[in-house]
Amino acid sequence: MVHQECINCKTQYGIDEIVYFCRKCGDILEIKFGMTELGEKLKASDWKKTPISVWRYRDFMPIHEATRLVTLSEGGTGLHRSQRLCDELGLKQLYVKNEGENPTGSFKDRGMTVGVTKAVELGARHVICASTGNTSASLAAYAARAGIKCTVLIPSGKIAYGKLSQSMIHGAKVLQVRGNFDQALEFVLKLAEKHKDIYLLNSINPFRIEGQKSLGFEICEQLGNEAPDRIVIPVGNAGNISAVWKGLTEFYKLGIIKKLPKMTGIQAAGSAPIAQAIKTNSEKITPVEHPETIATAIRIGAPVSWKKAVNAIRESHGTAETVTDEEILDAQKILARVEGIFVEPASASSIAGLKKLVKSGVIGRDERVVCITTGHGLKDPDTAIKQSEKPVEVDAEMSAIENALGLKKQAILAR
Ligand code: AN7
Repeated sequence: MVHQECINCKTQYGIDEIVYFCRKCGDILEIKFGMTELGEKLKASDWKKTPISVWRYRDFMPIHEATRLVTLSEGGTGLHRSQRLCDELGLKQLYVKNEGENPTGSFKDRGMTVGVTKAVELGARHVICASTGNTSASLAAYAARAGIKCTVLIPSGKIAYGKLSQSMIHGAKVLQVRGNFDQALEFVLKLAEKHKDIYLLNSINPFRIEGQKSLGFEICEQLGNEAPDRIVIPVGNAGNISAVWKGLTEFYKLGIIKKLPKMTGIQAAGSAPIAQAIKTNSEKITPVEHPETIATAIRIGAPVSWKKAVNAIRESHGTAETVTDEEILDAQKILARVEGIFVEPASASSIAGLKKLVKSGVIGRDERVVCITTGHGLKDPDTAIKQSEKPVEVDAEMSAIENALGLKKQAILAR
């Protein structure tokens, strides 16, 4: 009832087969369920009694029943009604789904709990990924949890420190490739092809996408089994927007939600092949050879899941937009200051894109919008510190502290 399927030529593969690209046409794969069977399974299941989390949706996951899960309690992140940000942007109803609340601080944990569980189920002892930082941080943690070896390839010099520290402390073998993410990805693809004992966990791995689709499920359930009018989401390699859309369409086919939202992808101006393809209505993307942006997490020029993403955006009548580094940093600050939510620059791109699209009238002021913030601000403290007011150094004296605060000297009142 459940199998892997090529998104292009529809060739099918079993869920216990290790295959990353279609052997016939070379395109990427997705997991397909028989929806009638899944519906029947859900009727007999008590999934609605489990707390909101990735594994609440175990029935929707292509994992065998007897398999022990590799989990750190992922998902169940807050959907925060953000009234002050609404006022700031001129919207009526806005929620921030804050994925920074996951165990390693990003949405990647949703995919990794399923991906690493699958890896162990398949008997893998060594997992690998290329990463702009968050994927590697998450994989390192889940590999540690599972007690298997982990190797990560990251672009040298361009990943945020918080993320690097995570991969290191969890004991992954970290290779800093003198090149960008897209080059690092090419190497891990070749490595996994050549060395069959290494299991690849980049987002071309469809089992990771299955975990990440829970993000779409949760949003609907947190809104009382309703989809919002629109979901705004940062896009890099394009796995996440594809995953959220997959979750939404499954809920729709099962009749759990009655309408689907407009998927709206935001890319950094210097790394925006998908947004360009949407804007120019073109069939294909043109990879960006030298991607640049302060949002290093989404500094990706040749997104592997672009077809799935473009399809999600077009099928849902959504759109895509680009935002500059300045707009990203401004949005990061606004979100931190009006809602108390600290996110890394890549995450703030969704807020920046929302702001831009409301201003240009593409997003209506009456729309009910969910903005996904994908990673915690502490992932990249350097950027936050650079754009904030510096701490004021003072002598350890009351008067100096009062002076620095601009407080008038007051006589201490006798009690
Ligand atoms: C915070 O870690 O690609 O469109 O290697 O870390 O699914 O790629 C990170 C991506 C958005 C984009 N926000 O998601 C990696 C990596 C944050 C991210 C994205 C990433 P996709």
